[in-house]
This record gives sequence, C-alpha cells and structure tokens, in this order.
Amino acid sequence: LEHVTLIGEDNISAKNPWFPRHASDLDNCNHLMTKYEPDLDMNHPGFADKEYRARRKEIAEIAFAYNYGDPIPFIDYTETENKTWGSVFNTVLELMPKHACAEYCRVFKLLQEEGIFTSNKIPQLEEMSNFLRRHTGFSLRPAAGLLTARDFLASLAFRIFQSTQYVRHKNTPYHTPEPDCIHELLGHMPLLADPSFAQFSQEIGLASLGASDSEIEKLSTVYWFTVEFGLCKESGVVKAYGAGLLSAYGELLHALSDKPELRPFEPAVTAVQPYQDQEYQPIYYVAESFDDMKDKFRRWVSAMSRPFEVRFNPHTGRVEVLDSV
Ligand code: NLE
Ligand code: FE2
Repeated sequence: LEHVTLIGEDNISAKNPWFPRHASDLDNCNHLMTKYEPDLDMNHPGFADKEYRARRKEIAEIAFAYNYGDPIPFIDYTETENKTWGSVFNTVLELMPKHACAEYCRVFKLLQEEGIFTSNKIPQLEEMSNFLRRHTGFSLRPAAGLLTARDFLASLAFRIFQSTQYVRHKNTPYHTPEPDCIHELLGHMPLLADPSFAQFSQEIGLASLGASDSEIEKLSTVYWFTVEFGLCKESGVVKAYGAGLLSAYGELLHALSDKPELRPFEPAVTAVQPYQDQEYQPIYYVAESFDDMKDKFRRWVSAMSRPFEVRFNPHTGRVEVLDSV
C-alpha cells in the first residue's frame, strides 16, 4: 500500500464516481426493480388475491420508511404465513442432511439451538440480524422487493444484506421466482453467518462499487450462479449452497437430479452465462470448495477495469478509495 493515496469524499469525478461510502448512505440505495409483482404480473399467484396484495403493500411500507440505524420493525405474521414457512422449513430440514453443504448444516443447527429456527413461526429480521452480527458482522435492512443489482451489491460491501420481509403466496411454497423472507431466512442467513462465505459476499460487494454497468451485470451473474444457485463439492459429492436452492425444495431436488447440466465454476465463463429467473435453472456451476471459489473470484476481479481500488475500514465502517498511481 505504499503507492496509493486516499481520495477524499468531495473529490468525485468520472474516474471516481459516487457510490455509498458508509452504510448510512444505503438509505439512498433502495431502487426497486419492477417485475413479477402481484400488482403487475398476471402470472403471479397473488395477482387475483386482494388480501395478499394488501398485505404486501403493508409490509413494503416498512421498508420504505426504514432508515439506517433503526431496529427492524416486528411483523406479526399471520397463521397462513407461518404455515407456509413451516411447510418449507420442514421439507428443507428433511432434505438438508443429504443435499446441503456442511457450512449450511452447521449454522442451521445453531439457529435451531437458539430457538430462531423453528417450524411454527417465521423468525423476525431483527433477531436474525443480531444473530448474524454476532457471527460475521453482517446485518440486515428491510427491502420492499427486488432491488437493482447495483444497489443490492453495494450493500454487501458493508456486510449489509437487504432482505425482503413479506411471505410468498400460500399456493406456491415449493418455489417462487421472486425473493421473499422465507428465501432470505432459510436460503441466505445460514451462510451469511459463515465467516468464509461472509467474506466472499463482501468481496463481491466491494468489487461492485464504482463498477461500470457491464461489470455490474457480470458481478450479478456471478452472484446468481454462486450465492443464489451455487453447488459445491464435498468429498466428491455435489451439495447445494445456493440460497435459491435451499429455500425452494422443488428446485433443490431438480438441481441435484440428473436433469440439469453441471459445469465447473470459472468466473470469467460463469460471468457471461445468460440466465432466466422464472423457472428452474438448466445449468448450475459447481465450486471445488469455498476457498477455491474465493481464489478464482479474486483473481478474476483483480483484472477488472476500475481505475481505483477500494477497501473497507472496519473501524470506521467506511469504504476508502485508493487511487492506484
Ligand atoms: N426460487 C427461490 C425460492 O423459491 O425460494 C427464490 C429465488 C430468489 C432469487
Ligand atoms: Fe436471494
């Protein structure tokens, strides 16, 4: 770090564009993507369900009103919502020993021991956030729905995960194309409490700060095929670690059947693989291990074109920009 100078906040230019420098700046990074919404999409199972749509609105308001530092408001989930959670939870619990990676299973057990993971009630984001904080320093902030890739990835740089708080429609417990809190809690939380995986997640986030649109696209594709739908090897056996698999037992069984194509994770190749987000994936990428995945990712990211480097200062919680001379 001898050949670097720190650039000040006021020194924003094309070479040094605006992006959040502190977690509180994420209050400005909540841009929603509008697709597959119960109000807009006829294929959404909630489209014809007035009550469901009203509930979604009510919960979205919490995220809109949220500011950095607030505790995440408690949601009194209905019996129907808790039942939907329970059916996904029990199925994942049953499939887990055979199909989920060891890191996932380890934290899942901890969450059960602490009484956060039970089949009869949806965990609150606030208690989950506190759990993560104790294990990896990750925390949560409520999101009203699917965010733009740029905003979503930026949060990860601060070890903040933007999490939805509403529940999927009761008619589709086994799979939903959009994130919901069952997906966030059951899919993402266990691995965000794993130190190695938390580190990988933050590195994707840091790489996204100030990146070009096409680099964001590549990073979010890598995110898709790792954090969301990744498979990994464990003593020669393929296991799931992707959140989109661990929160959707329909797709979990599909991913580990002989139907899809499995390819080795290779960031440069994986990053340009087109994908769709409505149906089960036809292709999955398999990592040798989390460490191997991180090594490959780091090497690939260091070749990206950004004219400066960033680093997260854990003492101040700020991202510092280093101008490489
Ligand atoms: N398909 C996942 C599920 O049903 O839990 C959600 C994926 C969100 C990207
Ligand atoms: Fe997700």
